Amino acid sequence: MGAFLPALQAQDPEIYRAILQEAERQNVYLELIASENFVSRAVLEAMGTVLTNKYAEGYPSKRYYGGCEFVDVAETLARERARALFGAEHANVQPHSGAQANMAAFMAVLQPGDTILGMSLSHGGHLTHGSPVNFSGQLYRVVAYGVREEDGRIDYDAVRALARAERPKLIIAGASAYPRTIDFAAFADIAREVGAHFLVDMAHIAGLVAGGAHPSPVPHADIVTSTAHKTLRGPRSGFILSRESLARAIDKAVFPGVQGGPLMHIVAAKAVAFGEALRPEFRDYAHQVVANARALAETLVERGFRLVSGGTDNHLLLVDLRDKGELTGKAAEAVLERAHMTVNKNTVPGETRSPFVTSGIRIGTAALTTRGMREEEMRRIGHWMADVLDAADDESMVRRVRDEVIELTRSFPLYPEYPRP
Ligand code: DSN
Repeated sequence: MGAFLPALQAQDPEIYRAILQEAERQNVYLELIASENFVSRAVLEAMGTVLTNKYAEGYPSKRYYGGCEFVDVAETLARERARALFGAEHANVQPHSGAQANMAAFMAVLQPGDTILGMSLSHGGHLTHGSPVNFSGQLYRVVAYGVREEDGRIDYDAVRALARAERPKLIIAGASAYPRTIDFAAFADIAREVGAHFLVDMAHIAGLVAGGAHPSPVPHADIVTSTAHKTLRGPRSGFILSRESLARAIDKAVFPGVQGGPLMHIVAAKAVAFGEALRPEFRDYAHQVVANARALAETLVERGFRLVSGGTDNHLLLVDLRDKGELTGKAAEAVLERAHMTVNKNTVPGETRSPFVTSGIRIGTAALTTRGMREEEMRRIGHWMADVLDAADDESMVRRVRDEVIELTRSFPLYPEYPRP
């Protein structure tokens, strides 16, 4: 093999080594964080290009800088592909992240002090949906809905009652830790009744929506925000879809409202990822993500673990550890990590421990599905997780599982072009 990243290796061996070590970590661990994935080589290549050099404030054909004809090609393709992929009237592909997509979307339809109704972070929502430590909780008056404690599901009647009482200007659906299908039509009906705009943050499920494995929010919502890098498997970044009537307001809110120059190498990589998601094989991937989550959920339930809502309809599951004695989310995350399975601790509905400790873990199947794993591997992984969590103090068990995990990862090589560090 020829030299790999030769200029970087020669000039900055410390960074070069960290990159190789991270590639090896991704290779020999089972990546089960529900918001992560592995991008294709084509997406990686687009990110590492000279497009990073170009300033392009504005939009295609309406820029504040000269020399934008080729980045215009990239952005136009990204916009067109996003619209085609999701059947949207308008797409803005410039947000650097999901948080900035949400900030711009809020600015497009709200004034500071307006009331927003979003899902509580501790029930599976997101920081930017009104958490007091985030701009969304500081600029707006926040009313939060949650899930029913008995079954872990959104109670649409309770959302309607809150909306009627509080008259929000914006209702937000979408979550970062909700394992069930979201009924976008029900939310849209509530928003219509109270005269609110309706926004869906589909970041977690965007790949499932693109692949037909989750109903689309696009026909129901005024605005749909998303990241590109979770189930959708694109570069780390955000984008916004909207009705044509809101297009101008959204574009103005992104630039000059909350951002300056777009990251054109990332915009190009988004175009590549949207192009991949338009291919028929992406549908197989999206459905396999869900089938894998189900297989993993069934195995964990068989092994005596309690799942919030009892199971999953999408790419993630939330394990409620409250009947496991002293085992906290933090301890579970740590012991699984020692066995080379990466998950994150997560609050569960009705949580009593701090967000740094928690009583649950969140597990997602998108990254391992990209790696080629299917139900059979999910069942093995479910048993390994149970073995380790049931014997968290047993180091020989952790070592036994770790060795088996590493052996499995060798059968699903990831980024083989990266040399071992
Ligand atoms: N940090 C992301 C997640 O893990 O769900 C949300 O922004």
